[in-house]
Amino acid sequence: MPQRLIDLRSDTVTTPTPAMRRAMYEAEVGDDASGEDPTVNRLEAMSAERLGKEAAVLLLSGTMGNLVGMVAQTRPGDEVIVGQRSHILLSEVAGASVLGGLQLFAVPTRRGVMDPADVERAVRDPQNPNQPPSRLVCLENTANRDGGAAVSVAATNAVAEVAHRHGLRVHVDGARIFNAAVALGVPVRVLVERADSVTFCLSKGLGCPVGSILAGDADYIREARRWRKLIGASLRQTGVVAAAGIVALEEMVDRLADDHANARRLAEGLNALPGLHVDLDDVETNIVMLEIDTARVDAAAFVGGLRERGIRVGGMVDGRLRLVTHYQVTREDVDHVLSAADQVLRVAA
Ligand code: TLP
Repeated sequence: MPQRLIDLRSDTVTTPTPAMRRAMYEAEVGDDASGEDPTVNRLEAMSAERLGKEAAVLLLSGTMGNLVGMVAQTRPGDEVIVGQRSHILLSEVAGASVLGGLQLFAVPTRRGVMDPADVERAVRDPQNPNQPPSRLVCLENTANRDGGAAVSVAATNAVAEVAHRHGLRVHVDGARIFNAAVALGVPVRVLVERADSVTFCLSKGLGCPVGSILAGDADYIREARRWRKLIGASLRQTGVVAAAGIVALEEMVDRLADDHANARRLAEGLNALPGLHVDLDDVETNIVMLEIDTARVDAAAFVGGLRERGIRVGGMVDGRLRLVTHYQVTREDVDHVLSAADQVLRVAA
């Protein structure tokens, strides 16, 4: 029997479900660049409705969602306040600076949460001719580098209050916002109620092959469509991709709770093994950050041993290994990973 592959590197490795593939095959399509693709239009309307925003636009990736999301509400020379561990700052190749002429200003975060006082301090003095105008604050939910921490409604609203009081807008990089909503037990629209713009990814835990949604008010989304065209991402019969997104919103959101339960089971099991440690309180969604006691366990040998057993884990983030659950990792897979990890540790000992 061929070895079962268990890929815990990211939820981006998910492949479309059979229902998605059927929907893609059968999708009714048209010229999306002219607003004539009925499947794209339906996905955008469904997404806007779910997020409680007036309008939404389909983009190709989370990075594109954040880029278009930022540039459509700023001008070159503006400053954007971001978390110092945010994906926008650390992993999006300075796109906002290169293409949008924006300066990023980083403030500290704790488990994805910004202290409103830090945001207040970061806002520039509009009367000072030496300073760039602060225009936007970007939050990230869930916070990727903080092991998928879910940022609460209260924490989001506290930052939005400061931003709005100073005339700044608020963008939420919600690549995994549905994970946050499910973990917190609040409707996603409540979570982003005070945000002026929000993105979410279809191609992470929701399982689609391509796509991110950007939502906000109608004028803003019109401007976002101009930027989408400008960067060459205004596409044609995009309904073949959007069809998977509709299935994702209908079938893949509530089940994220299973991924969270599997992440917890994985975390508890790994934490019980010698030489491994997981901060269990920090496992809120589908990401597990695994610390290896390198005095006892050779990290490279551990990763290599798992790999030989068909298990792939993510790279090191801040000295910890990242393991991500998703719909293609079952509870049985988790148990298999735990017994494989146990075996690898015994062989390595
Ligand atoms: N995150 C990916 C990549 O870093 C590889 C991952 O595996 O976690 N915002 C957040 C919070 C993200 O985690 C990511 C991707 C993005 C934006 C960008 O999305 P894509 O990869 O679709 O451009």
